[in-house]
Amino acid sequence: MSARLEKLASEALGELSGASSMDAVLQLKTRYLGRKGEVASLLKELGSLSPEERKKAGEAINAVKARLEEAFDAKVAALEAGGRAERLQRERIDITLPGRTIRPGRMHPVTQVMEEIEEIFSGLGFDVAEGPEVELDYYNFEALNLPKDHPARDMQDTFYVSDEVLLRTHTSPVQIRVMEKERPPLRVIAPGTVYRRDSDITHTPMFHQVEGFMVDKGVTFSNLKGVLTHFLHSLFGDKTDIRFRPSFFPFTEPSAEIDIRCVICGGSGCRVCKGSGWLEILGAGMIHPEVFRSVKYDPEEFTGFAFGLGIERIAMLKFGIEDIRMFFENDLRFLRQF
Ligand code: 2NM
Repeated sequence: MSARLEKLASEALGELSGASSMDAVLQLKTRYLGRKGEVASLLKELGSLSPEERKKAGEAINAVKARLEEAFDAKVAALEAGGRAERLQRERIDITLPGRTIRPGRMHPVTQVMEEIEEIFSGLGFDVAEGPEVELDYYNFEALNLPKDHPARDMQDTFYVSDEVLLRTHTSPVQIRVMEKERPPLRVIAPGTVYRRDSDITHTPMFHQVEGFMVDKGVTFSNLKGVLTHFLHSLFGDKTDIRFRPSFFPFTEPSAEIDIRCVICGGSGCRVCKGSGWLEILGAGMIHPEVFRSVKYDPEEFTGFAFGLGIERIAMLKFGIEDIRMFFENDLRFLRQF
């Protein structure tokens, strides 16, 4: 019996020391120490021994059993500790690595200029109005003194949706809608997106405009000059030279184009001002009596001025951008500069 016990013990301990996984250890434990294991079957044999031998053999088996239990417990503890150390090593985090920077977004340059313009006119008591980008021919042209056969319709190549529906080519239709609904005195600007069939370094088929108007009894061309001079001085600086030139729009009479001294060359002449020293910035004029008749205002009772400008053009001059298409390419290297 004692020889068999020794053999069992050394076999068990040998296999245990070769086991490298928790699964293998638990399997061995069942084989040697389990209810139907090797040690249990030795204990069962005790019944066939004499009382004296049974006591001696029993003590010997229990001693081996205790030794094995201790060895198994130690092995389980060692594997657990090893697993923990391995996991700690694997999950190690280098807290000295610098974090990833989160870059905050910023306002698109077109939005910045649009908001700056809105601020200036808010300061003069103008309200802000909006309207649909898909418009009726009536509001975009007809009500603005541009009947169907009018040659000036060719000035703005229009995207048509159908005979009577189009993408607005300017935000003037918003002004018509405001005048239809409300009576003077009115001071309103209409910022927004407009569409024209045009594409080169100074034109995109979609761009942005601010138009504005003021209507009341006794509004004069002097009021137009005062408001627009204040506006341009706020936007480009008080010292900016300004000039008014006669022009033509179907919806205003008289009409004017307003220039500022070239902000690029200071007036000596360059590529941007085409050598003239001046930059065309605004179109404006006194609202045509036919426009007032469209919205059922009596042109004998009310007068008003109106104006319009392109936002991208202003942003290009303010930021020194040469190609308008850069605004809409959404290249972050470009957009992060503003
Ligand atoms: C311009 C130039 C001149 C204009 C006219 C009107 C309205 F609806 F009141 F008649 N809104 N905007 C106008 C006048 C726009 O843009 C170059």
